[in-house]
Amino acid sequence: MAMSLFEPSLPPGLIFVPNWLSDEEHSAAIVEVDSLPFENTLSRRVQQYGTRYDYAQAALQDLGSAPKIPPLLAAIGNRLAAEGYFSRAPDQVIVNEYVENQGIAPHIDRLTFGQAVATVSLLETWPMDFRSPNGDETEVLLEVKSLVVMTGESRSAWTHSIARRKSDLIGGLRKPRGRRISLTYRTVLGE
Ligand SMILES: O=C(O)CCC(=O)C(=O)O
Repeated sequence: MAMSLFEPSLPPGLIFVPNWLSDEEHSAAIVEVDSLPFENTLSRRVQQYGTRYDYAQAALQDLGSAPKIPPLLAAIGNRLAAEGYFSRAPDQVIVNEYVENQGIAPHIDRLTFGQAVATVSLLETWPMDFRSPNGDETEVLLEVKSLVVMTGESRSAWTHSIARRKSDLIGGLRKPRGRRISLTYRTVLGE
């Protein structure tokens, strides 16, 4: 496949799969998420399943401390394991909802989670910024229906974040933001 010289390179260990969700899975995931209650304790709304991450204490609670992963989200988790992205079905899902200028601060997911962290993007395409310990920076476009799996250095050494702004420059065009939902899957070590 021809590669553009200007194509931004992916952080080491990051797997990007465009159109990983079918249209049917995408629509069904939105319907399922929107039928369930969101928590309002952060600047963005979230849902947590399987194992609760206590953002205030920065602590991971016990397995089962959050509601059971709902059926469609669980089926997506099973597919991630069946396709080899996880060695077993993920036991935690966090649903993040971003509206307009909401984002997420640079962070590395806790190492008490397993070696892979996967994010599936719903509704809209927004960029995510990655930064290495040396200050190398690259942007990954989280295309709607895509799968991103952070492994290796992209998971354990690079930070990832979503900027707070009302629009993004995508393919040279300024695109106003509406609403993006992500499904982030993790395994919890020691379970
Ligand atoms: O919204 C995303 O795609 C990533 C979410 C994330 O980084 C997190 O929940 O820690």
